[in-house]
Amino acid sequence: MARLLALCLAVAALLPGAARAEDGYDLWLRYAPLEGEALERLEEFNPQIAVDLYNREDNPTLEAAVRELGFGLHSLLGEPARSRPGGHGRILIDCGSHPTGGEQYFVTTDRQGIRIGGPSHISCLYGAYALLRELSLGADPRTINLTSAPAMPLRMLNHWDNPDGHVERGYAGRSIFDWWNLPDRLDQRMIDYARANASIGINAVVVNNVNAQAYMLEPRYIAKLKRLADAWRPYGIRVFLSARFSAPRDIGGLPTADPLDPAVRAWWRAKADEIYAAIPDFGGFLVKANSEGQPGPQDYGRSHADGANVLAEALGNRGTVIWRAFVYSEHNDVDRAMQAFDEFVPLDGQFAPNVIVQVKNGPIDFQPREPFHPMFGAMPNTRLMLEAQITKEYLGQGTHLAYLAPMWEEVLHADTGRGGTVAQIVQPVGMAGVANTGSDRNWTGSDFDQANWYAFGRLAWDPSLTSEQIAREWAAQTFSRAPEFVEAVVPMMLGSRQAVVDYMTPLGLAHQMATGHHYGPGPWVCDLARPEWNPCYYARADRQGIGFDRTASGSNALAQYAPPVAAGLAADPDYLLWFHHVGWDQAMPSGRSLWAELVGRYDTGVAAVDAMADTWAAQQRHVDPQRFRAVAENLVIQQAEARWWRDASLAWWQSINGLPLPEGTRPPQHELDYYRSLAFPEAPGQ
Ligand code: BDP
Repeated sequence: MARLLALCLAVAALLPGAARAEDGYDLWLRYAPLEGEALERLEEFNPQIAVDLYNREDNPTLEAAVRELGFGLHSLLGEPARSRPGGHGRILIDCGSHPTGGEQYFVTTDRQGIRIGGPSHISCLYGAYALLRELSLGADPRTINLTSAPAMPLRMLNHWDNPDGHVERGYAGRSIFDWWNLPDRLDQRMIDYARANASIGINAVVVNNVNAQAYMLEPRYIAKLKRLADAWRPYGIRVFLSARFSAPRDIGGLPTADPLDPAVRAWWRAKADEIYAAIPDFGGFLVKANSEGQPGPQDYGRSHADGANVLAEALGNRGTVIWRAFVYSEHNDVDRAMQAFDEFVPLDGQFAPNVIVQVKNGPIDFQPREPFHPMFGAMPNTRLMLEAQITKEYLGQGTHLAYLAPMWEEVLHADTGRGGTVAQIVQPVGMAGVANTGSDRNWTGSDFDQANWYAFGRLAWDPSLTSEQIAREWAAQTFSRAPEFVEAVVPMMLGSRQAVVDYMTPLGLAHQMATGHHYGPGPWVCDLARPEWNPCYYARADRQGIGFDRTASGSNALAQYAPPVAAGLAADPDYLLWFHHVGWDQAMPSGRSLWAELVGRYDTGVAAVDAMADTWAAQQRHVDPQRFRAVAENLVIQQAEARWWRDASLAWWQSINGLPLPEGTRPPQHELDYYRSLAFPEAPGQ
């Protein structure tokens, strides 16, 4: 391949929407100018981008790789670009054009420069981002050597965005998708969104809420979706749709949506054909069925497998049905934590090969801490995928600083005792994250929530990365490479999720959030129609003790785990009140009573947030004023709300156990009635 096309760095000017203002819009892709030795090395290297001509063929993915490199290098070198003319630092983009050749990339260095390669065009785009990440972190361009392949084939975002622009559990403004003006108008944001996703390896997007509107399967929406699919294809992203199971009836004019009815099967088949005619690489359907009021196959006496298989048949080998395992019913008095396992495990082996069952990380619902879902490992003949929640519905929503990678790491590394860790079980399939993006200028509402989007993509690509590694690279790229900054902020991030656990739901408590919006504490709520919607259902607090007995003397949810794993979980203090009802005065390993231990945990959580605020306050010189202030103000909110959580919870537990606070403990600021009187019907995200 002797003939090369050299492209100058001025290509950066072609990149639209590359705002430089420090308002968070640029995410981790801001490529702040290098300084010191790192800058000198890159100047010395004098990068010149070249594309292997035989591979080029005006391919939009390779063009994107060139554009990203041009923009990134230009930005890293500082403005005006300080590259020296006539240098030798060639960066050769040289990838195969096999459409399904794989997504792995390599970045190697030899005397001629850097070569980015791999089997398919997307390899080169991923390789370009990896190279930029390394350079941005200060790596020496003469010695860079990277090879990487994604661990999981599906690295997916699930948007809970509604077509009217409202985002369910969204805390960052309105939806980023302008459905109303699509397909005629495509916002630049849609390209920048694809760039951000591609840069962390996300390759699939479900564009709409699992509580889906059937009309999104109508032709006018297929045209809108096609515009998005076309825009994102160069970035390696396939589109998926959440499909409402009753669509054949809702919009198809059929009297039924019974999956075994031939007319229903024909309807789904025709619908799939219609979508594939517009979007040949359409990913498939995500379905929430017979869950929280959504229609499903059980409405017709059919099983989840019957339902999923009909959609799978319609897609054929063109696409995938992702069927959610998030089910529970008010007509079932079995422990909610057990219901999904009970319903799905007997169906193992009955799902069509192009069906994936998507399982939340824990058996309840994205709580600050849950044990891993017992379905992982229990369905060896079914393709299981992990569902995580990037948006922080139960972890402080739009303001609290909570870095979620440690939580996902905890789940991914959990040994199921049935053929591997959760990561090993889902690795052949994939991982989905409920997105936290919105129309806010910084995408995620709070600047630190960008880290959760970033960490999700990085972990789905490589679940063996540690939370710490990810936090380091994110913080340095997003805020500042100054070692003092990174050394202070990374530990703050790493401890932040545990802080939330401690001030909201310590020692294995769960779902103590207020009704509906889940904003703030509501441990006293006990009068909602469905038992398992009530916080009292989960805490089971009475005069004697607190916690949900899930051992053999209680619901026996523990028995859903492999025996050695169950024993470990039963003995784990982090899950104490998840699995046991414990007397208030029972002695803990610390020597304190449970009550004193619980109070201590709330206080630890509050103190941790105070320490986070102090850590941040010391970073002013490293961070631009706008983002510095935004984070600082959020931390003030978090400090107040951590106290609110602690005080309201303690006031409530005291009203039940009648116990005095351990000596030296600060009493709640207000009477219980005050906390109970607080109402926030307008809280976001409902
Ligand atoms: C819960 C949310 C609810 C979702 C549901 C789901 O509160 O808004 O619709 O999960 O996952 O976490 O379907």
